[in-house]
This record gives sequence, C-alpha cells and structure tokens, in this order.
Amino acid sequence: MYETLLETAKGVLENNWNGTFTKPAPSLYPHQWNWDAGFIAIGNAHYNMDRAEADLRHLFSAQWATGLLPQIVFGDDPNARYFPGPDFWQADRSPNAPKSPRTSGITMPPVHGFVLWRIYEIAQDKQRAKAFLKEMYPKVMSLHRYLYQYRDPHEEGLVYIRHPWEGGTDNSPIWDSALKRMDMSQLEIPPYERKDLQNPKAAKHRPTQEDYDRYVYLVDLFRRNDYDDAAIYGQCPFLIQDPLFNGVLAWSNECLIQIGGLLGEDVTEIVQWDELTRYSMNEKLWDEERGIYNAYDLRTDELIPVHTSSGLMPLCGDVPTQEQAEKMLLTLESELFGGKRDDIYLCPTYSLLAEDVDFKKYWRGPVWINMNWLLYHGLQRYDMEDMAARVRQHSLELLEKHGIYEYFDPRKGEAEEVACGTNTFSWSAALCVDFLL
Ligand code: 9WN
Repeated sequence: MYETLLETAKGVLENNWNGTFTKPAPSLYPHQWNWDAGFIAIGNAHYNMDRAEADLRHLFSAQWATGLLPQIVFGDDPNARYFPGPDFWQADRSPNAPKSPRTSGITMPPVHGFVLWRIYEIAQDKQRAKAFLKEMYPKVMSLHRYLYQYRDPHEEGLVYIRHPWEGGTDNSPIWDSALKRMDMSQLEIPPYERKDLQNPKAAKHRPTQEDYDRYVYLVDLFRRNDYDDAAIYGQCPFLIQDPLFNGVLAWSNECLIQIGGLLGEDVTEIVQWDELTRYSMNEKLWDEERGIYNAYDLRTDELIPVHTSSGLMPLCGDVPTQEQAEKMLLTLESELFGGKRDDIYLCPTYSLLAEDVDFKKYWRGPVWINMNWLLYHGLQRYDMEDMAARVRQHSLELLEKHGIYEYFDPRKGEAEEVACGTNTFSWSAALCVDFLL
C-alpha cells in the first residue's frame, strides 16, 4: 500500500533540494523557511540523514547573535522571485544579524527541539545521531533563551509573536481583530510588489491586499527600529500569545530536557521554562467551556476566542491534563471541526461553523498536513488512537488522491479542486514519508 505515494513524496523532496537547502516549493517559496526546514528534516531522516542534517545546519547557520532563528534564510539564486526579499528586510540594520546568509528579521514556531528528538528516534546509527544532537543542542537552547528573554515580557512563560508570519499561519482568523485595529489610513507603508500572486493556482486563495499592507507595515516598523527587540515591543500594534506557537514550544522544551539528559547536560533552566509555560497555558489560555485553547492579545489584554485548530495543538506538547484532552477530543468530534463526519477531511484549520470559514482560503479553513501531523502526535499522547489513526488516514488519502499539495479543501466529494496552493510542497512530502515509514 502507498508505495507509489512514498516514491512520489521522496521525489518531491529530491526535486526541491538545491544542493544547499530544501525549498518549501520551487515556484512560490524559493528560499529556506524556518519551520518547514524542521518538518522536512524529519522526512529526510528516514532515508537520507546527510540531507536532514545539512538542512538544519544551513538553517542554524543564519541564527542571530540574540538567538533569534529567522523565518527565512535567503538563498543566492538571482532568479528566485519572492516578496519581501532580503533587500526589503534589510536585516543587516541589526548588529545581531549574520552578514551571510541573509535573512528576514522575524522568527517562526520553535519546532526544532522536537524535530531533533524525532530524528534521533528515527536514526539507525544512534552514535552519529547523538553527535548531531550534541552539535545542535546549544543552538536550540539559545533560540529558546531568546524567546523567554525577549518575547515573554511578563515572565509568565508565554511567548508572543509580533507578526502573523511568525505564527506560520499567515491569515489565520486569530489575527483578524489585531490587524483590523491598525488604521491603515493613518499609517505609512512603503511601496511594494507582491510576487505570490504570479502563481495562478495559489493566487486566488492567498492573503488579501489589506492583509499584505499590514504585513508590510509591520516589517517596515521593525526595520525602522533596526530590529531592536525592546523598541519593537514598545511600538508594535501586533503582539499575540498563540496556542500553536506556545504548544510547539512546550513540546520542544520537553524534548530538550530529554536531549539534555541524554547528553549529560544540566537541564534546570529548561525545566523551569517548561513548568511555567505549561502552567500559564492552562491558567491563561485554556477555555474550559469550549474545550480548546485561546490566543491572547497583549495589546488589548484580552483573549481571542476564535475556534481554529491552533487551539488544539497544545495536545502535541502534552500541555492539557487527560481530562482537558478528553474535552478537546469532544471539540474535535463536534460540528466545529467535523471529526465524526464522513464528508469532512480532518482537520479543518477553522471552525466549520464560523460564518466566515472559507474552505479554500489558506489558513482560514483548509487542511494542512503539518497541522495534521502535530494533531496526530498530540492525540497519540493521550491514547486517542482511533482519532489519531483517522487524522493520519485522511492525510494520506488527500495526498494520494490529490497530490503533494500545500493545503486541501476539507469537504469530501463535494469540492472541485480539493488540492490548493502550490504543488510539490516539501513539508507535505516529508510528513507523508514520516506517516508512512
Ligand atoms: C510567509 C513556506 C511558508 C510557511 C508558512 C506559510 C507560508 C509565507 C508566505 O509559506 O508563509 O512566511 O509567503 O505566505 O504560511 O507557514 O512556512 O512554506
């Protein structure tokens, strides 16, 4: 079963490797992306450990002196079309940015702790894998230290993001209220030209122009402040504690504790982060009535009670108790996410009941394979084997029937063009390999 799918997925990874790093997708995303590189390394680890290691080494070669791990590491292909490119970011305004390679000036969900642990689990040659852990451990530690030092102003163990791109879920409905508050008639945006709309298939489902104006305004704000974290914290209208980002952080903390233990390191610092993050996620972000985690807006000091699948992701980090997790399972099974319906592919990224759910629009409804992979691991942690198997099965069925695409319309049978976004998408391929092997 699935032999052809496995070969197709490996072919995508092969094709998207440029000799130095793996591109998320050649036409739409021609550089290296942060959390993509993590997911991609997991896939490669099953049959090409050299490449898994090389991708992560390349990503971390761009780490800033503060520990920030950039969202994009730019390659040097002069024909690569992407906006915003390195000349727009001007990351070199920061004394902390590396001279080479060039990078963007924001980060992404810190998947690397659990990625390293997963690679170690997969590895046949444990000695070599351990040497790689030893090499990477201080780098991932320095990333987590950056997050707790600069992104947790109340020292509550919850890290904020300051741009939708940092969340990895660019146009998630979670960000709507914060973005809407930015009055663009009062704010100056530098001229810019999007390149993503040149991909005809992806164009119609990409974020709107209003979204982009706000994304670009924020980038401009960061570069005007020379990427100084304290100055940006003072001025940025967008500061959000996201349950996906923090759930991933919790999982990575936990894995760093395991890695540190294996390497004989003192893990006291991580244990402290870990305990505080778990505690605060449950104190501040948990929604007992709805059985899901919310995001929190640090600018207005209020919860953002929007039902997206990001609110289920703390499962992967073992954040909820078994009792909370049972409630989350009910939420997943309910009409909100359609977990028991035969006509829905799991897991829609936005509640099926939301008035503005859009089954094809990027992070506002479609199924994404990385979210399914995180959910699958989360469900397994709570022995929810049937639902975990369902999430895996739906993922494989989508990939096999419709191709290694970026995201998928969750409506089974009904929808034309189930596959959305770019084809030959690397993390869909890599996580498909991991699901299969
Ligand atoms: C901005 C590369 C990235 C993913 C993100 C996804 C999309 C970029 C974009 O592509 O974001 O970072 O240009 O839309 O939202 O999760 O890492 O695959």
